[in-house]
Amino acid sequence: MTNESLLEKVKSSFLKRFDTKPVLSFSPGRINLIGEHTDYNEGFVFPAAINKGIVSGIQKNNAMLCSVYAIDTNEVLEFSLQNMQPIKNGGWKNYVLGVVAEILKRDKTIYNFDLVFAGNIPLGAGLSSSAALENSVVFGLNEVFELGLTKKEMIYISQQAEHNYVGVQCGIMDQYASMFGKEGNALLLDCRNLKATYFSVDFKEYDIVLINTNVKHSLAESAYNERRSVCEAVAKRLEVPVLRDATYEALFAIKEEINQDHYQKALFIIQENERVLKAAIALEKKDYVTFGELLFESHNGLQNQYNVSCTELDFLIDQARQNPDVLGARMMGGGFGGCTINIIKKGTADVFIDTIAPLYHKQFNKTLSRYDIHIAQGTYKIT
Ligand code: GAF
Repeated sequence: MTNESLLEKVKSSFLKRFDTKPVLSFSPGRINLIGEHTDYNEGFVFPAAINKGIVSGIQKNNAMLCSVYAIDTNEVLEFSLQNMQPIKNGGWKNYVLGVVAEILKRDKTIYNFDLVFAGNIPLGAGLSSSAALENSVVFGLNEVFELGLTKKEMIYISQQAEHNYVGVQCGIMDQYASMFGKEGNALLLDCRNLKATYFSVDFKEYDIVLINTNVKHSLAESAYNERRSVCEAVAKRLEVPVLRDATYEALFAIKEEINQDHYQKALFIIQENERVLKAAIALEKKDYVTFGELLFESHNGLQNQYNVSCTELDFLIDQARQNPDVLGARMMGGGFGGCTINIIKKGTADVFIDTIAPLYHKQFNKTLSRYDIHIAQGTYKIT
């Protein structure tokens, strides 16, 4: 579905349900070129907003409750601002409730409102539909109630919503990319001070193609939180605030004293931070071969050290490694399913996917999906 038809859908649904016009906004999903699980270690990431996202329409109401309608699932959520709490297995509802609760925590005044939203980000694909939803809600409420929040305050609200209402102790990458993305640019983001350097992304005779495994393994969320705890434990052992501050020397020095699995995970974070910086230099120099190699190395670490990949993702990366038209590929996002990102020679993706799809189906009894994304602007009001 195109973004134009999404917009029309939200507009007409809002008018039909609430008989008025809403304030409309668009928040995109994101890709990440490289730098996985580094954000919550205050390290470096290299994401970009994409041309798939969520359109939301919000308006004040005179009713006794807030009312939210999710067009895609045809579900309704009604709640009172005076009595807010997370819903067990609430799915998208907790993203909305969480954002509202975080706004209220900051002593901002909002009144009852109606919200309708729809999206075209494939769910569970590692493209951050959750951050897009959070950002679109906080952005829309900020407009409607003139809260005066800055974009940085908004992304922290989105992140805290996820921590406190969804239970995922996520970093800031997804919310940042979805809010601050820029057409045609990836953001080299330093997650310590939230300073971003924008890099124009053009791989010349290569394209970015995403291949979705169409799997999302259960326990992905608890595994994510566990990874974060391991990083925090090793940082504590090293007596540094976060693994961003850890050095190879310090980590080697305690190697024999700590759990080897923890050692590998901490080592991965130090290496991945280094890879992001090397990737930025490679991109600047238009050295796409080195850039691609760094992607493969990143996957190797995510698979064997950080243990957040899965057999379906590894299968796709093994196939990519064997294909001379693919400069680099890796799993993308939190892991345990979702998409791989591939830097592949223009015009060759069809053949690549047509070749591997039957093998993939034979081995996993699943189909693959392909997305050709466009790097686009971050969250904005639709006027
Ligand atoms: C998920 C999280 F939400 C991000 O903060 C980030 O940690 C990512 O996984 C892994 O890099 O998308």
